[in-house]
Amino acid sequence: MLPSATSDLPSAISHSAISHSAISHSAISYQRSATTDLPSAISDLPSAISHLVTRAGTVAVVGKPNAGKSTLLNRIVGQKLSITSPKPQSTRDRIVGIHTADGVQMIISDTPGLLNPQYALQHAMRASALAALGDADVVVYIADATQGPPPSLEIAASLARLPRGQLITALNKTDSISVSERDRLTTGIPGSFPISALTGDGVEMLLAEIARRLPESPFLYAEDDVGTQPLRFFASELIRETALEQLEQEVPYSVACEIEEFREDRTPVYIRAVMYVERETQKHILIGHKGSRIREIGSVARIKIEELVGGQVYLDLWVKVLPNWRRKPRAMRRFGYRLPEGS
Ligand SMILES: Nc1nc2c(ncn2[C@@H]2O[C@H](COP(=O)(O)OP(=O)(O)OP(=O)(O)O)[C@@H](O)[C@H]2O)c(=O)[nH]1
Ligand SMILES: [Mg+2]
Repeated sequence: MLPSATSDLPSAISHSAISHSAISHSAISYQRSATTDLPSAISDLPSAISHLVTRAGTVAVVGKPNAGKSTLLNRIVGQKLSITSPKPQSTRDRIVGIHTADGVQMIISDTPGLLNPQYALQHAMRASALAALGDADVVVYIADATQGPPPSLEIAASLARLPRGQLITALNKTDSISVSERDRLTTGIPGSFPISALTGDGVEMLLAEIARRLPESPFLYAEDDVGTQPLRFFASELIRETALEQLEQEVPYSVACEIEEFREDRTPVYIRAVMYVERETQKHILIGHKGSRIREIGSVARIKIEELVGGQVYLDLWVKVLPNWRRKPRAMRRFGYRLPEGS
């Protein structure tokens, strides 16, 4: 559901903020959005008429781990907002992207993969996905087509009841299956959309269907806004993504990243970040021989963050141990992960 007033909405970062400097913009007001859509001259009239009725609403992208949810969000917003990885469970919390085109604004939540939680962090991840699912006007259930016919969303997510939002099923990774297999799967689920989040195939048609199902509403964000979370959050995610790329087995899953200092007023931008792991042995692996691993993670992550902030960055990266933090709600809260009420 959409917030009742624009003051409920978080502030947003815009296309220009991401690609140039690291400024965050406040959410645009109802009045300003409406005015922006009004024709300034009579010659604008034909295009303005089509946009006088705008649509806006919330979209949740949900599905099993590794289905391609984050790749789809990035594809739709045209920016790397959400981290992606061949390893499952890369997304741990809701990532919000905004897509505005042709009189339609979609406020899209990428969510953690739905699984049966085994420990506190996974409970928080599931709660975050279910919250986005429950809030959404449109739910895009994305399944990995290379795994064969997907179960229904209720079964895949062990849902007690269907979400209130309208459901669209997207069969992803169709670039990796034959055309006949794609057709077989799509026919098996009437109304489903074969897509490739990686190549973009089928994504325009999916977007048109989402747009059709969104309610009439004024825009809730400025038209060039793409995200709502602060740059320091994205910086910490990029460090975690780099750890996912470079580390094996259990270690990357035990990594949480905390930004201790983010100084945009300095050139280069100064960032001090700490990667937390759960055990001393993991700390040794993360640091590597004579610090080689942490140096490599730092230099790759720095390049990614420089792209994000559009300028040079000095990344001061540290490693610390916080024993078993993934099983401790208090420790998790420190990294911004929230357990559902009463747990
Ligand atoms: N071939 C192919 N690979 C894809 C496609 N979409 C995503 N992938 C790959 O699948 C892997 C998982 O993608 P993500 O976007 O991280 O998946 P996710 O659903 O967000 O995963 P979690 O956050 O872990 O639940 C990555 O290696 C992607 O490159 C696609 O359309 N085709
Ligand atoms: Mg993801």
